[in-house]
Order: sequence, then C-alpha cells, then structure tokens
Amino acid sequence: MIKIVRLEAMVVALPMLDGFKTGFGNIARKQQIIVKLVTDQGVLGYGESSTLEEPVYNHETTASCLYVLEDVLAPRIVGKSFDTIEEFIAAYSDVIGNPAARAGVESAFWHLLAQEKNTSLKELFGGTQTNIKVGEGVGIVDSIPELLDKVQSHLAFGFSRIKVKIKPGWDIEPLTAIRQRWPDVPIMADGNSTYNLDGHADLLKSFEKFELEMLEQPLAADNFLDHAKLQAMTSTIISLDESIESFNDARTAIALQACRSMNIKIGRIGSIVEAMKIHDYAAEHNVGVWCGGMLETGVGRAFNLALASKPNYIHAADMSPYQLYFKDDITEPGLTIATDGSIEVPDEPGLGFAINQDKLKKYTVKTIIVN
Ligand code: OSB
Ligand code: MG
Repeated sequence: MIKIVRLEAMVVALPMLDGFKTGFGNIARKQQIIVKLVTDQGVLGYGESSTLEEPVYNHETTASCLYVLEDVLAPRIVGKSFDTIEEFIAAYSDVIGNPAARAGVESAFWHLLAQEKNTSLKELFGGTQTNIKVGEGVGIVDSIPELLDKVQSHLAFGFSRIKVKIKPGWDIEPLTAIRQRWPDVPIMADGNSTYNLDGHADLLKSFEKFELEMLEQPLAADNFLDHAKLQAMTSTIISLDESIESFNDARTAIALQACRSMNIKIGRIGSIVEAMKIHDYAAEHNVGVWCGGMLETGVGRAFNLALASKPNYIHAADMSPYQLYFKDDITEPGLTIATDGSIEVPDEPGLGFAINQDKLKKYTVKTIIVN
C-alpha cells in the first residue's frame, strides 16, 4: 500500500547549448516538468512530464500541463492510497487528453513501486535488452556545410544512426549531401507533419533513393488515410510519431497499414501502461517500435531507457548523453555511449540514476505544491 501525501511539480529550465530547429519551429529553450510524489513513509517518487512551451508539436504546453497537475490530477491522488499501478491510474481515469501531465504522475508512481519492490524499472516493465542503440536528431540549420559539421559531430559522439529534421525545401539537398559523404550510415528523416500528399507525393516517393531507415511522420497527425496511401506507394518504412496518441490510434494505424513502424513517447501517449499495450500489439502485428525523445532531463530518459529494453524496440532510440544538447543535467551518472553505438540499461533498483538535489533546485524556475 502506497499512500500519497504530497505532489510537487517543478518547472526545470536546463541551459541548452544550441537551439533545436524542427519543421514546427525552433526549440530555443527547454523546460521540463519534474513531478515528485511523496508518500506517508517519506519515500520520494520522481517522474517527468514532457511538453514543449507552446502547442506546436502536440496540443499540450508547460502551462496547461502545470494546471492539470495542480488542479485536476493532484486532488484525485493526494491523500489517497494505492496498491497497484492500475488502481493509481483508475483514480484519474475520467481525465482525458493532457498526456504529459498524466505521464508525469504515472511515471512518479512507477518510481515509488520500483522502490517498494526493490527492483529496476527495466524489470518492472519486462525489459529484456541490456543495451539500446541510440541516435539523435540533427535540427534544421542554415546551410549544407553547417549540417555536415553537425552530422560529423553527432557521429563523433558515437551514435548508431543519424536522424535529420526535414521540411519542404530542406530535404533533397541535405539528404543528398549526407548520403554522398556517408554512404553507409543509417539515416532517418523526420518531417514533423510538414508535408501533404496532394503537393508532395512524388517528392516523398523519391526519398527511396536515400535508403532511409525510416521516414518519420511526414503528414498531419490526424491524417491516417494519406499515410496509408503513402505507405502503399513507397518502399520506405513510414514511422508514425505525432499520429499515435493512444492504443486506439496504434490499432487504427496498423489496421489501415498507415505505417510499418511507430515511435513511443511516454509523454505523448500519457501512460507507460498504455505504451506497453501499444508495444505488445505492434509486436503481434509485425510492426517494430522505437523510443522517441523530447529533449527530456535524465529523469525522463531513465523511463525511456527502461521501456526501450522491451523486445519489440527494434530501431535505434532518440536518446543521448545530455551533453549533446544541454550544458548540465539533474541526474547522475550521465549516460555514455559504448563503442557499438548503444547505451546500457541500468539494472539498479529504482530509477537507476540519482537525482542531484542541488542541481534540481538550481534549475527549478517554478514549483507548485499540493498537500
Ligand atoms: O518530432 O521527434 C520529434 C523533439 C521535441 C519534440 C518532438 C520531436 C523532437 C525530436 C527530438 O525530434 C530529437 C531527438 O531526441 O533526437
Ligand atoms: Mg518526430
């Protein structure tokens, strides 16, 4: 039995090295929300709500997420006791949407469970892989030489594959330049919903020549039908990101053959339990999944890493040591990439990483507390 007596949500602003430009705009500043649940025994469970400041990737924002945590979720959780993750989720099963807020409290409760059972998140989630292959996105930049420099520094970091952000007008040229210089490196491209089938069908089909590992979310999030048309006309694996907000979205995408792969982001789906259902369903239908990223702190990465050790995660993860994008992080030890381009999944009980309380305090710009 775990009794929750307090919820805290901290907005953490980690200093970034550079911005990260995508089809939906530039991420110049990153704020993440760290959720802390405190039990009557004084045990602390940490989770992360992964959102952007503005509703440009999905509908959620830092502000909307904080509101839902404080005014909607906390009153349903604080002062209550739960035996299982199912009981915990049932306490707010009437709350729809707002996936990052829900994922923040759910992940914090998983952390409490891991401590109660003295097991790793990996074991709790049924993880089987010891190491996860990783790559990370190269944002949209101003020139091809700048792009090639960025790719070079990503490869020097030790990544297994390169993900390139594309949009109409920034696709053929950068992909051609990367392919010419690195004929054999696995590459994928992420369109972040900036294309449409009426205008770009031939262009998207022509990406076959780059032999991409996958083409991620070229079309609008709600456009399952055109993703299905596109997947039928191209040999490139279409992988969905923004489109998959729930188990039912995954069922729809698979039934329509709108993709041959999908990524899993806990904060976009709203629940690790639901993410695991998607993982299992995709496996039964021969659709491989991979771990997406939203520039999380080390807390969010700990959950991503553990979940990505499940068997149907068959493509490289969007994951890196914090040093690629940030000047600092709030967890220790940092992640390291092995010579085979992978990161090891911790087996230690709990998160597998320690939270540096001084740094958490230093980078927290706003806190809400519900007792
Ligand atoms: O579309 O995958 C995305 C970052 C924030 C929001 C959405 C996305 C991203 C990334 C992160 O692409 C890239 C990465 O972690 O490699
Ligand atoms: Mg994406």
